[in-house]
Amino acid sequence: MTASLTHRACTLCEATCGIRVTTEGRRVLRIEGDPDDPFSRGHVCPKAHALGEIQSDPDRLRTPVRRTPAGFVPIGWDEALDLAAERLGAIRAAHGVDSIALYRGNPTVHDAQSLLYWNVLQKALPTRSQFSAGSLDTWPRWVQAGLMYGGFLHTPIPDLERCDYLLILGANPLVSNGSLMTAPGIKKRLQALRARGGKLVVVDPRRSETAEIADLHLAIRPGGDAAFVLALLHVVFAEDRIALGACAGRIAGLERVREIVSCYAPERVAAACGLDAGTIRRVAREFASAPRAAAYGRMGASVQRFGTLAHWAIDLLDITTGNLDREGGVLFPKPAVSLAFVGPKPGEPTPLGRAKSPVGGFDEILGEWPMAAFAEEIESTRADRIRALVMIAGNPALSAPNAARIERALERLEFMVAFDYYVNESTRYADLILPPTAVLENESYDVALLHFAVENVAKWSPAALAPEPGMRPIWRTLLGLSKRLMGLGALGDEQVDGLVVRQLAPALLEQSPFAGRLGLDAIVAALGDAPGPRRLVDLMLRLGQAGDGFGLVPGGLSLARLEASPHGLELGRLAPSLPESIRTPSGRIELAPERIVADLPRLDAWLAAGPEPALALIGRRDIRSMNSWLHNLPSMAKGRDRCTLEVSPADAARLGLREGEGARIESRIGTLVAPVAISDRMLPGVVSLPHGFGHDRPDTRLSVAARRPGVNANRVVDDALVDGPSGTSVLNGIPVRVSPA
Ligand SMILES: Nc1nc2c(c(=O)[nH]1)N[C@H]1C(S)=C(S)[C@@H](COP(=O)(O)OP(=O)(O)OC[C@H]3O[C@@H](n4cnc5c(=O)[nH]c(N)nc54)[C@H](O)[C@@H]3O)O[C@H]1N2
Ligand SMILES: Nc1nc2c(c(=O)[nH]1)N[C@H]1C(S)=C(S)[C@@H](COP(=O)(O)OP(=O)(O)OC[C@H]3O[C@@H](n4cnc5c(=O)[nH]c(N)nc54)[C@H](O)[C@@H]3O)O[C@H]1N2
Ligand code: SF4
Ligand SMILES: [Mo]
Repeated sequence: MTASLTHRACTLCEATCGIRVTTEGRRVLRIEGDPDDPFSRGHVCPKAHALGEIQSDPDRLRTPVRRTPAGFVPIGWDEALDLAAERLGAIRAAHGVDSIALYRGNPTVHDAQSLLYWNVLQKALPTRSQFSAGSLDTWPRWVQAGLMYGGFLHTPIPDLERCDYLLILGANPLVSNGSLMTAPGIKKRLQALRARGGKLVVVDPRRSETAEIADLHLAIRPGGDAAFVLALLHVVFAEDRIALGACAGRIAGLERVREIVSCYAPERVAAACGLDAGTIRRVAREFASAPRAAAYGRMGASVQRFGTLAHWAIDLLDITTGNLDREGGVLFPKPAVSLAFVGPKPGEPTPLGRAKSPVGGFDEILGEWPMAAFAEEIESTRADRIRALVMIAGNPALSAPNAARIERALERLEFMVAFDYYVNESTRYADLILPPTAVLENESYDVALLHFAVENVAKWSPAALAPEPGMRPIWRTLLGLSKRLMGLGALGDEQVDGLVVRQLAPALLEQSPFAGRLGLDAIVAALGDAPGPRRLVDLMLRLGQAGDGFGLVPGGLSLARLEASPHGLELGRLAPSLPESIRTPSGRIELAPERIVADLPRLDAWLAAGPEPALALIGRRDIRSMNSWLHNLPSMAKGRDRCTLEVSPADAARLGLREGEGARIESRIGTLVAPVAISDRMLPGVVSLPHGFGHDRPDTRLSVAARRPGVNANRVVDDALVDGPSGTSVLNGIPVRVSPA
């Protein structure tokens, strides 16, 4: 047998590294970084090897399974789809479509076919009861950016290659490999910034791996970011250091901001933030006087008490120091494939709060309810309660707060279907599990993540292996369920996929640079007859801003062009794009959106209350983890125990905690026992426990993960804590008591 080589991207995290995959028959011989990928330049992390292990994991499902009293048993594809459609159809007929919930988990963001064909299922099941991992993650950023700039997924990104001063708040890209900042090989990029004389400042209650390589680490108290950045703004305004740069004449609300920040003097916020006022003043002056500076916040700034306020303040800092839309500051990317069509049209308001969740009255955000509403909508006794769940690539029993309550809710469902590789902590509640093909068997294009790339790039990922015999790609599975639910079950997949193209094309064309110059029939004819994600990606590329416009721009992008460029293509550096990037109804950047400003009294109350006596629990990620789902792969699971409670030496001494011994962690909602790791990385008063563990549940099929299950941090993360403007769950800064177990 001869070996064959495929160039593609790794789709496990947001970095989109180019890889070279060598296979022989069905065996993966080697996975290595692709030195010729112009974006990742050979970089990979240890997780790239997990791609091969996913392929051979004996626990991974290779056929649909149905739950029976005797456990999960195999069932045929068509039988499974018929059963799912019949049960969901019956519940829809009896109780209305809102009684069926949809949950979309994180890995869909990394897989074009899941994302695009989930969209088809959403059309087949137009329920209000939509959920996703977004409300455990990115929503504060979407809400803030949506309100300030208009649109959705439309956020400025640090221009790392040209930046002189990078202020990172609550992100640890050396471990996460970057988030909402697609930048493969980020460590080298940060080192290059320092080597050219730039400065790196990291704001984090833990001296993270990224803080370790910074010029300055500010050990902030969890939740302090909004107050801290408002204090930076206070100095910028008070010392008249405002420079609007490209934003001049394109903003609304500057005077309101001036008035607001006048109340946040460094001296007022210093104690609550755990920082000294002099340092805050110094950072403000350095940031404002740096030739090109960028402030960037991620999970630690998002999923905390004041996530939306924090992101708002961060962007205000970039705007008022002239760094928005400036090279070396923060710039809006121009992705080759844009998902803008899923959001509001330019000039239309960002979809927020158009409805309220029936039980808790949470605002709708971008067409979804937050996960904070998930359990209560199932527990409810109302006639319109959620009775069924369709879930793709999610594990809320490990990823959502108050895990014990989530488990009870999942148990209560009348019917659940999951699209997943594993029988895990969440899918064990499903009546049916329909597995996707493994990553290396999928062809893909990073339709979502390249919206956040620090350079404009495009890359097609061909499958490195054919699907295993008997397996179906997830797009066919989603299409198969969708057509049955739409009453189109008698049509072939090809015919239904043709309808999908006919529906998507006009929406894309409308927002395309080629609008008005191309006819729908010509587009559809040019795309050919082969159904599936390839055709949709080709459509999106060709109608995109770098597209060939189906012949209007010779040499422009198409799938064929990308297939002829196996290492990927560079489309140029980030570049200024105002005013086109402003999509608000007013046509201006809204500096003081009412929804955000109205949350300030909550911050004031927190500042007035002063530091809490309880310890604050925060999360932690590890280079070999990906949320909850790589722990069943031997090379990702090996090594020292990672599910430990990191505690500062001072707290350990005060509380009588000893290295390696158990600590009892108690919060309002639950108790856990985890081994102690004493670490001088931790700010006293703050303890850290990773999420994604707790593989000790009965009836799962995760034999490797179960050997070292760890504990589920979300058993103590309190689901009552949410960020007001976005409804996002608070996952960092949870008040806990810790004692020796
Ligand atoms: N190896 C690996 N990579 C991953 C993942 C993974 O699980 N493992 N997950 C992926 C996903 S889904 C995401 S969303 C990204 C996340 O990407 P990042 O946000 O870069 O990663 P985190 O490790 O969550 O970093 C959050 C940091 O915020 C700090 N922090 C906690 N509370 C506060 C606070 O109140 N203020 C401030 N300033 N800091 C705080 C934490 O100590 C931590 O260092 O990573 C992605 N990449
Ligand atoms: N306490 C605490 N909780 C957190 C976080 C935290 O920092 N602290 N982080 C939050 C964040 S940022 C996120 S994004 C969420 C993630 O939360 P979720 O998205 O709910 O869960 P994951 O752990 O990513 O689990 C992904 C599931 O998808 C399956 N899967 C993997 N790849 C594929 C695929 O290609 N197709 C399909 N169909 N299935 C696949 C896996 O087997 C697994 O069951 O967790 C959140 N929860
Ligand atoms: S950093 Fe690691 S997990 Fe992320 S894309 Fe690159 S190789 Fe894959
Ligand atoms: Mo995430």
